[in-house]
Amino acid sequence: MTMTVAQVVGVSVVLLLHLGVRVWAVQEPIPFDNFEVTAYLQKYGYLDRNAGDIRSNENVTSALEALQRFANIDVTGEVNSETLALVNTPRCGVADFLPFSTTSNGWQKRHLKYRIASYTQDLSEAQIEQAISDALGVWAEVSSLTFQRVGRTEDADLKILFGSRDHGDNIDFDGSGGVLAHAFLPRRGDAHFDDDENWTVFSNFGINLFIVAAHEFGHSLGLFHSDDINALMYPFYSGYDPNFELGTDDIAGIRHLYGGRNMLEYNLFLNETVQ
Ligand SMILES: [Ca+2]
Ligand SMILES: [Ca+2]
Ligand SMILES: [Zn+2]
Ligand SMILES: [Zn+2]
Repeated sequence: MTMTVAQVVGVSVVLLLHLGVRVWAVQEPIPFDNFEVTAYLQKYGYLDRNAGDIRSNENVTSALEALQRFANIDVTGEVNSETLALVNTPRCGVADFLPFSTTSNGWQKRHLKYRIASYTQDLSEAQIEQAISDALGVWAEVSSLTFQRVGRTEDADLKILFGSRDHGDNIDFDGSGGVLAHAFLPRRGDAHFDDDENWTVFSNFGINLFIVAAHEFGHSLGLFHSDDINALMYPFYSGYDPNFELGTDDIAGIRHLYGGRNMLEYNLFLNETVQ
């Protein structure tokens, strides 16, 4: 029996595919002229966007090391599977390292007004309003700040919206996954949520609005990202946590900007205890 040409070619292609997959599977680290990874490093402030040769091994290696250090994973300077998993983790769209000219002194006032300019269809308006109010409450509880929701047409310090792709600020969202939301430092303070995500409350499905909003409002109030994995201001989404609490790093950050809540009451309490 003889094989036709078509059969021979067919067998070869199957063999090649098979070998190709095997070779790729054992290859680690993955070579790093990986566009996805260099674009990620640039986007989040690890690699200079204007640097001449961004593919220079030295620059990319040190940028990768900085990312791995920040995220608390193994520092190898190589794109291994752990790093690839990290860059595919949903996260906040704000950069981890902002330009040196970026500073934040917070708001001058302690009472801030917020407005929900648009809602998502994923949740009822009441659910959204509650999640936003709870998320601001996280910060009010440990600082001198207070928040008040105003009507859709009234002027507000923090404007909150849900949008997808191009939503009016030249920082387009990226569809489902990847960037979940972003926010602006004072005194802009606005927080935007990617409506291509499936926003949920009190659920392990989808993306938890309360936790992401609490993180974004940290930026609205003047906080940057933290490399403390236990901090709310850690940039990577870690899922719904029914027992959520702020980290010590978050509390120190907000009190540095605004002081603690009810210091007067606290001092009175101490005096009474001493007497
Ligand atoms: Ca997204
Ligand atoms: Ca949605
Ligand atoms: Zn963030
Ligand atoms: Zn935006």
